Amino acid sequence: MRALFLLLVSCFFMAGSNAQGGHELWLRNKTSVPVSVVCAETSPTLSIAVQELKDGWHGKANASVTLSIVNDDAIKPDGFRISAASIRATTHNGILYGVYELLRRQQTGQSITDERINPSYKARILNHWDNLNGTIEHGFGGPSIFWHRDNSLAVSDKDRLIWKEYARANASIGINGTVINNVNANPLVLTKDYLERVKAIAGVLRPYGVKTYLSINWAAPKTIGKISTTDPLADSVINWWKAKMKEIYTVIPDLGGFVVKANSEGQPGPQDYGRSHADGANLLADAVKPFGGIIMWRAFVYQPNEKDRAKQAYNEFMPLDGKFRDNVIIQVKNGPVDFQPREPFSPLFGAMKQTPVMPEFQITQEYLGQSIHLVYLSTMWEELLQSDTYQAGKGSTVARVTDGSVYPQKISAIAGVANIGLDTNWCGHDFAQANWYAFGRLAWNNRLKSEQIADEWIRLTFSPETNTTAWNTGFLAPVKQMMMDSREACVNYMMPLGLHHQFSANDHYGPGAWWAPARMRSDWTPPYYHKAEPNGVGFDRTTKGTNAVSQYHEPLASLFNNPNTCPENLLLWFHHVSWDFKMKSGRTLWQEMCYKYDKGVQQVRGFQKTWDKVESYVDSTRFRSVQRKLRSQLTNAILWKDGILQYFQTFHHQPIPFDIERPVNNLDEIIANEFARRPSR
Ligand code: BDP
Repeated sequence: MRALFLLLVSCFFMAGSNAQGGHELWLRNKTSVPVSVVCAETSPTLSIAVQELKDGWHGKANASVTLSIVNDDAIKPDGFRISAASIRATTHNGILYGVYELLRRQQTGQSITDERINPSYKARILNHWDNLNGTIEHGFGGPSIFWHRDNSLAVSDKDRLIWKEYARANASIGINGTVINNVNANPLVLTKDYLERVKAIAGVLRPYGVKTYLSINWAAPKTIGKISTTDPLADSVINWWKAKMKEIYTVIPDLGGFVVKANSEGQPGPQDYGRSHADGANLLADAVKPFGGIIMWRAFVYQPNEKDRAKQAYNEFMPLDGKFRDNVIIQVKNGPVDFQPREPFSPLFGAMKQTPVMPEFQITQEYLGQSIHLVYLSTMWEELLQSDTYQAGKGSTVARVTDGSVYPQKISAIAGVANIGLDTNWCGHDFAQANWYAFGRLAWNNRLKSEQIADEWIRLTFSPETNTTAWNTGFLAPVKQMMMDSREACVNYMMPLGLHHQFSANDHYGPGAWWAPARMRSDWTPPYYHKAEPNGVGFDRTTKGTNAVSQYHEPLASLFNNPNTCPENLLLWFHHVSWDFKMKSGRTLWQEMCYKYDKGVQQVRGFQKTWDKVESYVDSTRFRSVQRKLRSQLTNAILWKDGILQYFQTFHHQPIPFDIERPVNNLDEIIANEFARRPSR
């Protein structure tokens, strides 16, 4: 009898779970109870809001909900006031966000009291690194949803459908903007035929409150115009951009603006003419000003000739504070180098006082296991947002210095490099959807806790229609724990204790601490970052080294400068220490490093066990896909451990502590196969 009951229960779970390969994301709720919705005004956005309420209502049956536009200075443009039976906002978009908030609370069992809710940032933007030929730079979820492989620009019903689903998913978590082409931009996107397609995309996204933005290639006046220079101070260039912006905004009048990668990794920029980033940004800012656009100018700039790549963005931009127009915002990656599994926060957060700065996260897991590893990135982003910059004394967290709480800002924004493609489940890995979700939630509320976000996401993505205690303890709790531990596990098996950029070649998947081909720029090779030698390891960024510590406010500068007060998880970022350096655990640095790598591997083994145990709660498509990927993740974690530890042994010849599992891969074989490590998706 009991067995039959369990069988029935698990059949119910299977049926209640999504058997469609995860395409519906966190919006898979299908049931609702009747509700009547009162809304005095009409618009495409309000129609969506009303329909969503009717389709997803989980509140009191036959309740009546009122949606109203009000005058209330305390409610910001996308904000709203909700109660169990009403949503009030100053804009139609605000109503839509209120609807999604109300539904999420109902569907996840959270309470609904009378509350006013405003977003942390005005612009909450995805950056797609999508090329116009349909490929995606570091995209692991299939080809582009915006551009076709065959370069065709014709807009099909299938295109419109996917853009609509995409817009809805974004709106449901508060994302209100998207940059639809790669920061390594093809200037053709600014030409007539492409702009027609941009217009079509913008038209589908608009009712969901999602604004379209574009990436600009600095050399566009030369490549698509007939101008011989791109000097930002040349009249010909100024006039070309003015005319171009007029043309663009005639086609798409509410385009949000532009992101620019200039003088970075070979991209052209104003410095080619001896001009500054401010000269470049201001030229574009003036050209978009009449149309209300903004310029997001990226601070990801570095030259091969500098001794410490981590210092360059700060050195370039600090002297320009106050020199930018008021519709420019500087887009800064979370860490000073490049989206590594762990970096300290970029010192550009909390540095400038008159220039707004926006965080850029990487949702696509270029450096964190791509679409193979299960890594929940919310904890990493929370770590950044909650880092204290001390700009205006204690409590000047990155969240507060970027959202306008510390200094008033005309624009505030946050960006995430999207992990979205045409794969059925959008992101390649079912759990990578959680990173899209978490980005939206943190962009909306930068004080949220990753645990709450994970809780919501799991409930919305996996839960059967009726939550049971069995589901809560058997599925929700262990899966949440796995997600919460996953980023630290990745740090442990890839680059613990402040190590960074230890990847092989350009693939950025497997280990490559030894990778340094002749003639390769040294700052693109791992030895530049680890600086291992017989006596020690790590990058000396102290006052005796490159002095990168001085880019941080006190007390951080002193704290980071001293190996005994520097947080151990950043030790080798800031210090070159002996292999025998004493760690807080009493172990030597070498021993500690071995235990960290081993711990990471053990954690992945633990994730496998967790996942296998929850099989009865998940549809078989998603179960098997995640199970397969966890196996590949473990294989890769072991390679990291075996590769990096054996490579470092070649410097100091100390044994791996004897209670740790011995390597199962030979270093020479790992090195020989380094280009063939990423399993096919
Ligand atoms: C690096 C990526 C490269 C991007 C660059 C960027 O490897 O593909 O173009 O970041 O953010 O991490 O511009």
